[in-house]
Amino acid sequence: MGSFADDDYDYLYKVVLIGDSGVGKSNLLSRFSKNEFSLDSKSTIGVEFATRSIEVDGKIIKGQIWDTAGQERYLFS
Ligand SMILES: Nc1nc2c(ncn2[C@@H]2O[C@H](COP(=O)(O)OP(=O)(O)OP(=O)(O)O)[C@@H](O)[C@H]2O)c(=O)[nH]1
Ligand SMILES: [Mg+2]
Repeated sequence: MGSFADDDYDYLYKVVLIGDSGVGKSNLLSRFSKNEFSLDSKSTIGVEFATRSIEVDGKIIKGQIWDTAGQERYLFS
């Protein structure tokens, strides 16, 4: 499993993370995309996204992952 340039992929998967506020969506994504975790991250406002590409069976798969706000008042602001 490795990382690749953003525009170099065979398949593109778009994934949306949804769930209650505080369950850890943003940290799951930052761990997956940057290998980072924060104990005191702020609640997501609106929608953010991050990408990571991995190789599976010789094909490069790019994940484009959208991270939504769990607090509904922040989702459409
Ligand atoms: N101990 C522990 N804490 C976690 C874990 N995942 C997230 N947290 C903590 O839980 C809190 C909320 O995490 P977030 O990733 O911001 O949660 P979220 O689902 O994105 O929340 P919203 O953006 O409000 O929807 C943060 O203080 C994180 O540090 C985990 O696996 N273990
Ligand atoms: Mg969040």
